Amino acid sequence: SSCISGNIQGATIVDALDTLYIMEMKEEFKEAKEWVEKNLDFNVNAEISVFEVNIRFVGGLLSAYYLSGEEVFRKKAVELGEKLLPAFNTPTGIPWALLNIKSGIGRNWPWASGGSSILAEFGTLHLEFVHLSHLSGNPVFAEKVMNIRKVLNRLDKPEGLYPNYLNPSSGQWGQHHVSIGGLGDSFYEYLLKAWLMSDKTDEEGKKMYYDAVQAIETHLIRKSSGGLTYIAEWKGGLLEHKMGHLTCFAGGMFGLGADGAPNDKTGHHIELGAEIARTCHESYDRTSMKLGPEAFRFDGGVEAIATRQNEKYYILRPEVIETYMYMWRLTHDPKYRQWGWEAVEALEKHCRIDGGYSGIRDVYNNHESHDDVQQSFFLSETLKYLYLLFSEDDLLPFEHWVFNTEAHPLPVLHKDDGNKEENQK
Ligand code: DMJ
Repeated sequence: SSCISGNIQGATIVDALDTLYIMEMKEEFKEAKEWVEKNLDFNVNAEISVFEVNIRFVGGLLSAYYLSGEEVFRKKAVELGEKLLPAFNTPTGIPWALLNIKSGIGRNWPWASGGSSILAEFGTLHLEFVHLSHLSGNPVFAEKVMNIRKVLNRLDKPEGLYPNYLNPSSGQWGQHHVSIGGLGDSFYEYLLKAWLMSDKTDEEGKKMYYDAVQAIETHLIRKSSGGLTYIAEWKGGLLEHKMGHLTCFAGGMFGLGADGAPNDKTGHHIELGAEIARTCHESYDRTSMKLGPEAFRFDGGVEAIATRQNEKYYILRPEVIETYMYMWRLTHDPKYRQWGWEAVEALEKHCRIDGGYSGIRDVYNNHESHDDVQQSFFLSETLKYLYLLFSEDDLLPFEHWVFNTEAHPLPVLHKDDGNKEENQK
């Protein structure tokens, strides 16, 4: 079409606000805040991804508000949240993936199974929307995400698994593809974190999480002949023995969820987290650059290695370091800091360029081909998780904070406090 639509500008600045704050980069934080005050503008003709805008912009603004107490961040977060509400105008209330924030017209990705919405997209709004209701006094945000749960709980799940695709008009699943990596990942993460963020009162989120992990263990988690535990992808009952870099976040998730695991499974969930961390470390260690590929396989005689050219890139993703940080906090096993430091050295050696850091086209090559892109999650997640890995546990302690899927810390809403959960640093 000839309709030109723009984008919301400033993702890197908004995504980096809390990282600057946590790292005590006060001058830079002040500059970024001034940019937000003067330039962050949602009144644009832009077709945006509801998920990406939520995790990066809403999440980034919420964290900046809770850490700094500066009203501008609260105001902008709520203003943006209101802009996202038309995405829920579907027959089921399952939101569209894409939304024109000027016209309020939504649609789904043209490639998604039969017009479906994506599990990891509509399932990764919960934490932010609960906080938007909390901060605005408007219950509509929380109602929208509670309704998503209701739709999911009315559906039959194949083998207890959640397919990646759900049609927002019919309320039925699309293709029966299941993934703990891309298209599925943060849905599972948000079930667990919703329970933790509610001060462990959200029993529905808790049950959905532990039931899902049970089905994932039975149907997706396998051990290679070389002894590496991995999480495969499930396509209508058939396994694809591939694990994405994105899937590596699950090590940290299993660790974080270990404490609440039913049936004496705490130790088992910690062990699972540790095994996923080891597998993902192997995926880094088996490259020439010591940075992991986008996806690695366990078939055709290989283990934890990318075999397809288009899966050999590394775009500064955080998931492996994220898992090291969680496992370090939970076990204090020094290997997680060693592995994190290996990643620091590899990033400095291969990704550092004039003006920032760049992704790499092929981590198995001996010389770098840079893609010349610094993803905003490098500042919000990769660097923040590295910083936390080498900090004391009382910096953003897990009892008081949960990290959204873009690593933006949100305070636990304690049962007994009204509005004084701020600044519990
Ligand atoms: C980030 O935007 C988030 O971590 C999301 O959950 C997955 N993809 C990127 C980082 O790889």
